[in-house]
Amino acid sequence: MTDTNKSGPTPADWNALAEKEVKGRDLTWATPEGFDIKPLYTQDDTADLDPGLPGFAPFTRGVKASMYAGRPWTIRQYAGFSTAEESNAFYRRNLAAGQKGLSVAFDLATHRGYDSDHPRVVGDVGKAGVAIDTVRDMEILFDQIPLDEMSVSMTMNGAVIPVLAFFIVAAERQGVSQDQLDGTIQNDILKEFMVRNTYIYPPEPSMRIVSDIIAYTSANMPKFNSISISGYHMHEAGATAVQELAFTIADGKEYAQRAMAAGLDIDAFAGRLSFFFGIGMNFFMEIAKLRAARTLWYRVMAGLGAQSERSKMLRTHCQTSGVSLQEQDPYNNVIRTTVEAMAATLGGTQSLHTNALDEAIALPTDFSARIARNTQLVLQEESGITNVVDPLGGSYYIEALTAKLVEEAEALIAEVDAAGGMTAYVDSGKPKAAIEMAAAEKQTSVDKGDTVIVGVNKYRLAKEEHLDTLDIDNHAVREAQIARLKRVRETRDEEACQAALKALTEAAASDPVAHRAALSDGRDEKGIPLPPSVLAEMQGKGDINLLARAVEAARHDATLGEISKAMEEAFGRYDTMPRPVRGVYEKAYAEDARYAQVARGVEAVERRLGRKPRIMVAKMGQDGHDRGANVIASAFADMGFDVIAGPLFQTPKETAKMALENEVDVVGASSLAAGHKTLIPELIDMLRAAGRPDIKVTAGGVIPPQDYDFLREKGVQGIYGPGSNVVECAADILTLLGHNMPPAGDELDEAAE
Ligand code: MLC
Ligand code: 5AD
Repeated sequence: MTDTNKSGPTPADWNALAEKEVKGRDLTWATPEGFDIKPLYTQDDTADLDPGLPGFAPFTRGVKASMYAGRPWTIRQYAGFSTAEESNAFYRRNLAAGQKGLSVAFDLATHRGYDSDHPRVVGDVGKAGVAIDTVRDMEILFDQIPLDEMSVSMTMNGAVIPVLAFFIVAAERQGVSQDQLDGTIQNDILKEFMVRNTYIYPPEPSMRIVSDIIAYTSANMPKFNSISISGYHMHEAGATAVQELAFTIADGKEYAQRAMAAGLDIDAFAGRLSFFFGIGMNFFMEIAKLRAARTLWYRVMAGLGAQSERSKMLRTHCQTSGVSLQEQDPYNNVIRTTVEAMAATLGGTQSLHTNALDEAIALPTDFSARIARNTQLVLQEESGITNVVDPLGGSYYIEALTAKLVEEAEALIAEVDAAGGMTAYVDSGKPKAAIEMAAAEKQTSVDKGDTVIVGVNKYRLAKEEHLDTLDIDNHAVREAQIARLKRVRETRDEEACQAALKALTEAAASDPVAHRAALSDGRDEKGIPLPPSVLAEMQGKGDINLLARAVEAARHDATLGEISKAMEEAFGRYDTMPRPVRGVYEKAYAEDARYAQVARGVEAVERRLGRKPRIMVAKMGQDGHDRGANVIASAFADMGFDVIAGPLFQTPKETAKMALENEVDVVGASSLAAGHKTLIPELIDMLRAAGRPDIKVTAGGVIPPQDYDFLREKGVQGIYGPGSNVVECAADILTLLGHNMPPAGDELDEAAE
């Protein structure tokens, strides 16, 4: 029995005692979200909060009544590399060792709709994921994996039409019909325009693709989740929890509204909308974030008129945070991933990927993948977490934090609504800029040591140990893919294939709104009856669903590049220029002596050159990870450099041309998708061939230490891996430019120019 002592101490008594202990020091903690977290939460903070029960609206405490006590979350490790054969073997080893669901990572050539033989993707084939060019590759990828039993997630957004078509046809060839397919396609294009950057077409046709997939799957694939509305990539790009929540839920709302506008009944598709969140190191915030997400989605869907309870349930996958992991002392990453995995499961995720300890350096090896998977097996089998539903429900702190997140995210969603919804808001560039601002603030806090990262800006090892990492022979993969492409093209019925591709272009060029109207009541959008000839033409077109037509093309072995191109004929390709934010670093470092010293160094170089030192931040290949490049561009501009922010997806030739035309002193190549060994040496060769060997080339991003010597031999003059401090990078570049820069810690000693 507990002693309910009514005359016991009050929160005011606690306050007085605590103040005495810390001698009046302020214990409030300001989070990146701008929340003032108190050192203690009591029933006063939750008096008017009722989170309800698991399995019941608003699902704050979980979407299932029994949650993990009834069925544990799905251990779903994201993986893919090299060829379909190698990835298939890797999947089968992992499934045998306890993994429960599959999740396919495609290479960047596939993401961006290029076949492996396309000249733009020489450095990308098989690198960051598996190369898929045809149905044949997809068949090999799932060889001996029964697609009527295994749920498969595919992270695909740009080339989502050919990839889903290949999956459907590969299953057919396994003898599995589409209605039996269980899985998820990411199909979330809005966040691509914000943060992930693997789009192909402009926003409007891209949104049509999303709707067509929702329409097709809701009619033909009842067990398949048509979309995975993703906050993960916003999280990784530096978004706060409020931004991640608000923009993700607003994306979901936009997709639902588009599908409704395309004539679908909300309850026919909403039950198969799924979500995906990133889980970082702010433990309680991340738990509260998932609880808040469910509450928010329930309200949004109820607001849109959903009737079925299932339509209002937010079901989600989670992945532990890649950016929280470090190259320095990488075994610490196992600990970080464990903490994050606990937050994801205490938050009630349906499915989880735990990152491997070598994340900041390369793709997982069998060894690092084993530890990552076993992190989840140990939590499920040994920790007792699965035995009690929402064990943190009712915690004063968790409930208060959940409510606060809901309130703040709702305010931001209202802002999105006021701007006309997420497509318009994304188009304004506002969410991207807001996330970049938050990222820059986080980076400065780490660089200044206010945010501690063990083994990086505190407790750093005197000497790092060597870690074996995965290296992929990209040339061999490309050769193998090119050979298979050739075989497929030679053995297919060419005429039927071309006809199917033509039909796809025709569907892409047709206006779905007019088509639907014509077929439903024979009138156009304005209600005017259509002339018989137009009506006959529309009816003659049949189903213009893009996925339906792509499935036909895939049955005739059209390639991924061909299917993408067939739609590109009607839609065009989309390009954007980076717009780095300004002023964040200058403000954050206002009092910092080292920053001031670097800025003075830049001025000294400027006096010598008669103009500001000029750096081009380059992104080559199909790697769209631009957080690091944006951080460098913003910080260097603040420190006084003239910054040329190169567009995404350049070839080395295009980068060289831009560098030459802009007369830059340095090209900083940012590489996070393993293309560095191919692309950077090619760039250096081109600058040399153009008679400008003096232009310095540096490399930053995810670059394994064992590649450092190779890159230096090829002429790379500075390499800045994860955990690099931007101010010290700038100091280093000044040294490269011939400025006598004093070492860090020597701020008073001014260099002579
Ligand atoms: C679950 N079930 C239960 C239950 N718990 N039944 C009874 N009692 C319980 N306690 C049922 C569910 O209702 C469901 O059936 C079935 O079991 C499966 O459970 P689930 O919870 O739906 O899990 P799962 O099948 O794994 O689906 C999870 C999901 C899905 C809905 C979130 O969308 C998914 O798997 N997403 C994964 C996305 C992913 O891996 N993305 C990788 C991105 S990597 P029913 O019939 O109700 O469905 C990336 C990185 C990059 O993006 O490259 O940038
Ligand atoms: N295999 C395994 N994990 C991958 N990731 C990306 N590509 C792969 C792959 N091919 C993970 C990393 C990264 C996140 C986006 O997904 O954790 O940070």
